[in-house]
Amino acid sequence: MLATHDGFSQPVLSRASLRVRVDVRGDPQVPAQRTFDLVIAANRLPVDAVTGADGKITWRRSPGGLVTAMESVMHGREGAWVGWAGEPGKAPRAFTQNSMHLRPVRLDQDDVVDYYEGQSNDCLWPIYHDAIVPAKFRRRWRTAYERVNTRFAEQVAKVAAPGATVWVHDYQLQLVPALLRKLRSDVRIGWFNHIPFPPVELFMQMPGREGILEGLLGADFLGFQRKPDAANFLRACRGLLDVTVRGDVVHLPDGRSVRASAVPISVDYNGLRELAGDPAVQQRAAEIREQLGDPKHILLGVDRLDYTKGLRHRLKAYGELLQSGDLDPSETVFVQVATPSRERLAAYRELRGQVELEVGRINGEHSPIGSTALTYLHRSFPRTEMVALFAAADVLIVTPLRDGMNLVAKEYVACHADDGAIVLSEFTGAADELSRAYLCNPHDIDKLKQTILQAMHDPPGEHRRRMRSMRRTVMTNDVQHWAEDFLTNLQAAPHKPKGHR
Ligand code: ADQ
Repeated sequence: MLATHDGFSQPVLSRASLRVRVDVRGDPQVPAQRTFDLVIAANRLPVDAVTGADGKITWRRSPGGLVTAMESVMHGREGAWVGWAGEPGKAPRAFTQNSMHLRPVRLDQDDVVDYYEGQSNDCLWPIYHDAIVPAKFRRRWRTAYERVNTRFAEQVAKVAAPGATVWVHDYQLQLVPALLRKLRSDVRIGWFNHIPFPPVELFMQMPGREGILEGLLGADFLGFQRKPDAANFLRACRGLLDVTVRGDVVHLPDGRSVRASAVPISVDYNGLRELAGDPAVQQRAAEIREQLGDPKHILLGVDRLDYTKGLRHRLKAYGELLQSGDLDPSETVFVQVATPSRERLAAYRELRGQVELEVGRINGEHSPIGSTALTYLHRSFPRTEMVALFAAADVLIVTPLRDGMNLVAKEYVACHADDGAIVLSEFTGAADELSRAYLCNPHDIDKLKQTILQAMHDPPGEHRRRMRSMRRTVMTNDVQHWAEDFLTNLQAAPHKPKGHR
């Protein structure tokens, strides 16, 4: 099992072409002083280390959406990626994979605990997700966050060619834009937030909040998932800093200006469609149906096991539908894939306990002998298996309490022709674009139950109309479009190197 850029486990891709064997000491063909016109900085590198039986390290491409998106950006051009390799301690030397130059950043055990688990995932993550669980504030974590962000900025400064384009990703690296600008005012800096940006009332709770805004304003362009996220950022700047905000542009006292706008991320539509159309995958989808007892309805949930994803609300609704007899467990099966995530944090361990207790209760009370009302899979799967699951499912249930985008909903759309349906929380970024999904408020359990039943029982014609409309949206706005859109915005941003006022 592997860890993605977000740190959760992912399976190894089966495509042999994506596997390269690299000595952990690095590729001597990449001189440390070599520089690049395009540099990506993200918490994690796009590869995961796997130790073989012989003790040798093999690097394999992480299967996440970010990696796919960046591959399309990097196509035909050389670039560097700066990020953590996933293990605490000494960083491996720089190496090349699929013409991408990878520059590992060192994270010591203290950094993992304080910068990654602490400040990033126990402070910023809850604040940026409506404080679904209370955020924790520790001065030690903030110090570590500054320390690690400085290390990232220094690495990027070393590897960026004169006038390079630098694309910084996500909430773990919000100080990098300003730190990098101090070191290299010649480079063009963009930052993209994969998660929501909180309302100013919540953001204000955070000690060091001005520092985060100032850190981000070191960029030339800031991309967010939704318009309300960009608006929240602009409102925070207006309220907390001595700047002028006009429209979507922040004007700084030094004469620079920074634009903040929505550039919603998407999925590799063509790649997923091709995979879903593969006869082996279709065969596997039919097998899954059969293994589940050939039920009339297959409901599916696919989420990282995170308190933002609304798993408990979904299980409650499903349990009540079984209890009331609205759903018959001999006709309906619910498959919940819950990817292991951040298990060192108490809130995540607690959630896992609650979810597994509920799964046991539902199955204990409702499963017929020889089958289960709820199939719970707490592990990662290869991409092909995920696509087969999407293809097999009649209704996808996506109920986050807050989610930056939710790629799962878009993946399901790409994997289906005209059949299928999605129950989708209004609190996901995806709901803005997939307005023909069966939208729901996951906090309202009664309405959620009604929406699930409606999605299951609407006639095929209604499903077809809705799926067609959503498919057009995802096909037009795929991940390649997202990456191009972001870079076009970044290139168009006014850029003033030091001394050019
Ligand atoms: P995540 O919170 O991780 O991402 P999401 O957008 O749903 O959430 O992406 C999860 C990805 O992992 C999907 O591609 C899914 O297919 C895959 N996946 C999930 N479980 C899996 C399993 N068991 N095995 C294999 N693959 C699995 C963050 C933000 C989101 C935002 C994305 C991208 O929280 O809001 O959409 O970044 O910007």
